[in-house]
Amino acid sequence: MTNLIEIKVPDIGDFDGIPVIEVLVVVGDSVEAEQSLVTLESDKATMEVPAPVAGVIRELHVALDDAVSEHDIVAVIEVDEAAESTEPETGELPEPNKGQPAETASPTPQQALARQPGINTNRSTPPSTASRQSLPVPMDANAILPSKAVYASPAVRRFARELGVDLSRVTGSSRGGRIVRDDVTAFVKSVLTSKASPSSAGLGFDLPAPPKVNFSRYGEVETQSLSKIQKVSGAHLHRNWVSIPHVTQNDLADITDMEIYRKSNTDKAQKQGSKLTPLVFLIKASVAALKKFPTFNASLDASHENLVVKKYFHIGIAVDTPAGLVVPVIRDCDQKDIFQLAAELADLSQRARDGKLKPIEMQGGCFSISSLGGIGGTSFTPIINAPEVAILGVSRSNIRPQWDGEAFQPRLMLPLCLSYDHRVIDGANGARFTRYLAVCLEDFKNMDL
Ligand code: CAO
Repeated sequence: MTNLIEIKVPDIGDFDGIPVIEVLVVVGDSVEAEQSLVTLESDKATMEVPAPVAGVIRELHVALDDAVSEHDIVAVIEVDEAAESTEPETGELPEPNKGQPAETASPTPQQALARQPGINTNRSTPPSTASRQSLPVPMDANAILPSKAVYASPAVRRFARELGVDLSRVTGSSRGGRIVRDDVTAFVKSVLTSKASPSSAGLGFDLPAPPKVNFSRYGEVETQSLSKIQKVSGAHLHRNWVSIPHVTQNDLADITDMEIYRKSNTDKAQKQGSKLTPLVFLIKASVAALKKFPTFNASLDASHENLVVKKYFHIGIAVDTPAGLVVPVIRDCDQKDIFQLAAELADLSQRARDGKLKPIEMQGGCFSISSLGGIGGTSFTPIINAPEVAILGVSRSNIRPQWDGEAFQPRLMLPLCLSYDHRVIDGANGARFTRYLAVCLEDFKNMDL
């Protein structure tokens, strides 16, 4: 009696015509249960089809580069005769209390079959006729990997999983880049012995790759490439966001009086070809606050053990341009009045939008301001522009009732959102700095305008 089992492509979701990228056995090979037979790779996942039981490969129905779909036959296995000889002839499963206790008895191939849903192990077939069964292949969900093709047996995948190793980071030393147990062990050793430097790009994150989604499956789409500025600034923003411990302190400044003064001076600015917006007052208030709290006007040095405190006051201004965000720097803001600052801001932001800024004009900043007040919003979290250690976000001012001790008064309140690097600045100073900014704007006449 020969017991033949058809191994079919399992339910793999909504896929058809998946290429066979590896055939790991040939006819006549003896295989263990769970040994991989072939590897399939769709454009978003790689998976192996393992043998559900031990036996000998009698037929192979796929070849390299074939395309297969669910339920296609991959191979036919003849179940291990030796193991089978322990089976009762009736095909009934041995009772647990006969022989070994139920907990310790390892299943025979026939028992393994019987435990698969939809499999009938009753062998009433005459000995001369091969009984051919179709076995659903148990799939290991972790064998389906996004993005990068990883070739490793289920046992190696399990080993990697136990150690928390992301196999896409392991180099396989076996045939065709296949990852074996020793590769996983070597990878773990190399990670444990490598020293992370504080300034290294390796920030200790071991995140899975983001999923690759074919959005057109859900509706019409159009692909637009990111601008060069978006690609460059995106990389910097990402690094700053993940490498700097940000805290954002929010406060409100009463700018009612400042606004009256600003409006009374708009004509003067206009005559000089610029616009006197709240931003120039914020630049002046920032200089005053940086002078009072010098650690905000500083950067960590390369060793991350020293603070380099600057004695100059160059302020970066985030400018929204059609090509993306740029941050030109206004130099020596302590030495310029609000009209000079307004003129310089108008010039820099216009040239930023025309793509005409020189690289040097975007370098050397001590502290940045990102003003979204012209657009709206009540608060946001600006991302620190490293190597600076703080950035001021400004949202739109609006009239809010303020209690003056006797009654509510309508006051024009400006939302301030200060993000700071918590490695350099502690929370109390973050709050003090933001409050001081608000006080400077409230008592604007005391500032060196
Ligand atoms: N509250 C209320 N009104 C405000 C305001 C505030 N906080 N800030 C500006 N305004 C008003 C201005 O007074 C102006 O009003 P008028 O037209 O009536 O004079 C109007 O909003 C538009 O101001 P503006 O945006 O042209 O000028 P600005 O000096 O405030 O800002 C600039 C200049 C270049 C910073 C700005 O145009 C800009 O690009 N902002 C976007 C910055 C950005 O993208 N930040 C996000 C970075 S992180 O992704």
